Amino acid sequence: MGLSDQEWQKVVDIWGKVEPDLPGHGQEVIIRLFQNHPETQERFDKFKNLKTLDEMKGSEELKKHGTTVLTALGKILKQKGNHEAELAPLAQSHANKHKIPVKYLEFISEVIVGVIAEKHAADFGADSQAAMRKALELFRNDMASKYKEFGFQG
Ligand code: HNN
Repeated sequence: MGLSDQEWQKVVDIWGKVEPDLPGHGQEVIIRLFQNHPETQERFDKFKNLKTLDEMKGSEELKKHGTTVLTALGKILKQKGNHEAELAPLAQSHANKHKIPVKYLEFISEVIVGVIAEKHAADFGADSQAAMRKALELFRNDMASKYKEFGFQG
């Protein structure tokens, strides 16, 4: 189901608050993903060795990866649903190479909403949260469709 113009506006507006500090938000998102869902950490050869929270916080590589993930997500969100060109290569690599289940996309979606809610409480009210959830759901649905095309169960 699509988002209204107003809903997309809320998504783009809150992303404007996230964007000035993609490394900070990205680091928080990845760390929380790993802590809440340890199986996701196992997917990364380069992060499997990080055992403690302090090790995670001290990893420049983790921060860099968080920036990469949120940069890609921001590009997708700003397309307001017309994200075929941005999504296709990501679906391809995450299905065929990294083999990332749709479930993990759900995990990170909840974490992203949680991190933004903490860092930007005043600007991320119930309507904005609902709009962001819808946008992330659309992203996941479209990833899942692509996964199916590639024959990945997800
Ligand atoms: O497509 C690519 O492989 C390029 C690197 C990349 C990008 C742009 C990755 C990526 C890698 C490769 C890392 C490397 O080589 O440095 C891996 C192993 N991801 C994963 C694994 C898991 C994973 Mn994701 N990603 N990614 C992106 C971009 C965006 C992106 N990735 C995501 C999740 C949830 C997981 C499971 C833990 C993920 C999301 C949600 C997004 C945002 C669109």
